[in-house]
Formats: sequence, C-alpha cells, structure tokens
Amino acid sequence: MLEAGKTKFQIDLRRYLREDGVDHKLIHLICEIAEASKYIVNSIRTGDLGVAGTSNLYGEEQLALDVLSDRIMRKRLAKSGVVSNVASEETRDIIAVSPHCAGNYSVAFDPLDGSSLVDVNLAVGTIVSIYAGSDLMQPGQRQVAALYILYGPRTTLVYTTGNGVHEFGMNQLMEYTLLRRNIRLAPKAAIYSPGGLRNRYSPGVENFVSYLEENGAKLRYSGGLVPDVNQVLMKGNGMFFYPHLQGAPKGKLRLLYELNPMAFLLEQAGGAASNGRQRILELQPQAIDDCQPFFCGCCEDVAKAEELIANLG
Ligand code: AFP
Repeated sequence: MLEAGKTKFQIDLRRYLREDGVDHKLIHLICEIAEASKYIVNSIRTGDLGVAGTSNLYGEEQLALDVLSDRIMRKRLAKSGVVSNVASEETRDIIAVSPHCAGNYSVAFDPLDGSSLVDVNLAVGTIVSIYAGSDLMQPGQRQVAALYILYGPRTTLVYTTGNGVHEFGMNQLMEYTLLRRNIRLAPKAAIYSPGGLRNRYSPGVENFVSYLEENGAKLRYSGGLVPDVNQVLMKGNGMFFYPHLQGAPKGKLRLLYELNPMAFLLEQAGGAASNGRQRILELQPQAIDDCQPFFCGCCEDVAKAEELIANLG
C-alpha cells in the first residue's frame, strides 16, 4: 500500500497504477483516457467556441467542443482494444465499439462537462465511469474505476480503482505525474457548492443551507461539477449538492455520467454521496439518461441532508 500525502518525486500515472496493483488491461484503458485528455485540453485552449448546430439527449444545444471531445474520447476508447460498450452524455444510445471485447470493459463518460463555461473561461472537465464486462446499466457500486480530468489553470486527473483516491497533474511534457495520493475528507464541511435555483428548493434543502451557514460553511460554487467536486476533495472539507427542485424532482445531474463516478471517488476518500434518501452507488439506473438529486462530500453533512429531507422533504 502506498503512503498517504504529497510527494516530491515524479511518479507517472502508468507506474503508479502498476504499483497500485491495477489490472494491466485497466491500466491500459485509464492511460488511453489520459491520452485522449491531451487532445481535449488542446481543443479547449485553441478550438472553436461556437455551437455545433445539434442537440444532445436532454435537448441541450451542443457546442462544437462537446462534439469534438466526444469524438476524441470515442476514438481512443475504440482504439484501446479493451472496451466493448460506451455511453456518452452527448449521444443517444449505448454504442458497441468493439463487440469482440465483451469480456473487458464498458465506459460511460461525459466528454466535456460544463462546456457552457468555456466561453467565460471557467474550469471544465471530463468524467469517466468504468465497469467490467459489457453492461452499463448497473448500480454504481459495481464500477471498477472512476476518474475525472479537470481542465483548469492546471490540468489534473483524479482516479480511483477502489483503493483510495489519487491526483495527478499534467506536466510541461504533457505527462501525468503524481501530485497527491490517498486523498481524504474531513467529517464536516467548511465550504459548500449549491446547484439549482434556491427559490425552488424544498423545505428540507432550504434548512440544510441554513444548517451549513450556521456551522460557518462558506459558499464556493463555480457551476461546473468537476471543479466543484474537485475543490471538495482537494480542500478536504466541502459539500456539493444539486438537489431535487420544484418542477424538477430528480434535479439535473445524470446518474450514469456524473453521479456514479463522483460518488465512487467521494466514498473512496471517506466521504458520502446520496440522492437525499439513498446512497447513490446503490441506485439501479432505470434509463441511460436517469437524473437524480445529488448530495455529496463530508459524511456528517450528507447524513444531515438526508435527515432534513426525510423530515421536511
Ligand atoms: P453543462 O454540461 O450543460 O454545461 O452542465 C454542467 C452541469 O451538468 C454541471 O457541471 C453543473 O454542476 C451543473 O450542470 C450546473 O447547472 P446549473 O447551471 O443549473 O447550476
């Protein structure tokens, strides 16, 4: 087991995954995704910021960057030779990329989450959820790996394979090297990121905001799930939520592409993730585009959210 804390040494992602005891095909897959992110980061920096003229499954207008990032990811996953099925937030179906790889992995991903923030130069990210075999419609607790790549002032990759949460930074040679291993969350939040419209919050959620504020938590919301969850993890004491709203009882965020991978990462860091009533990782997806309310971060605060929602809705 590798020790917790920061490191001065340049340990690259592949070597770390090997030392972490990860299966060699999964190492290959994670490294292919890391490769894809290099093209995505380049597209964000220099690419077309306009619309693509198409819409995704949720009726949202796609940007040229959404479509390009999706293509980059899909191509790389197909080329990896270890992926059978993929599902992307940007497309409508589960797609068989290499049906002959049925014994290996399937991947659900959001190629460029928060893309509407690129034009105002805020941070965005890629989110990835990996299952063994060909079935993507499984509860998140069956994920074998989850990761995100954050395109901020620096590009970082944060992953778990069920053995803690580890952060890597892209260096000047565009290689990912270890920044922090075994990231851990405190039990209570000092910052919070609340999504959705507050005048549509339920009484339980409204009370939860008051509880956080009374306990001294400061508002820190960027509007991008990846940077918002990343600050919860890296500061080690935060809470993110995008709740059920009046008129949107399932909130906005997608179980397969956003919640399951983030929930796996947060639990692996000693935090928790719930839809307000149930652990996210136990939910059986009903459809590829399932949405769920999301409360994640420090475990005592997630428990408080569940208590207030159980009592007040
Ligand atoms: P886009 O991918 O459509 O930009 O949505 C981003 C996102 O799914 C997630 O990253 C944010 O947490 C959430 O939406 C923000 O939604 P609001 O704009 O409704 O606060």
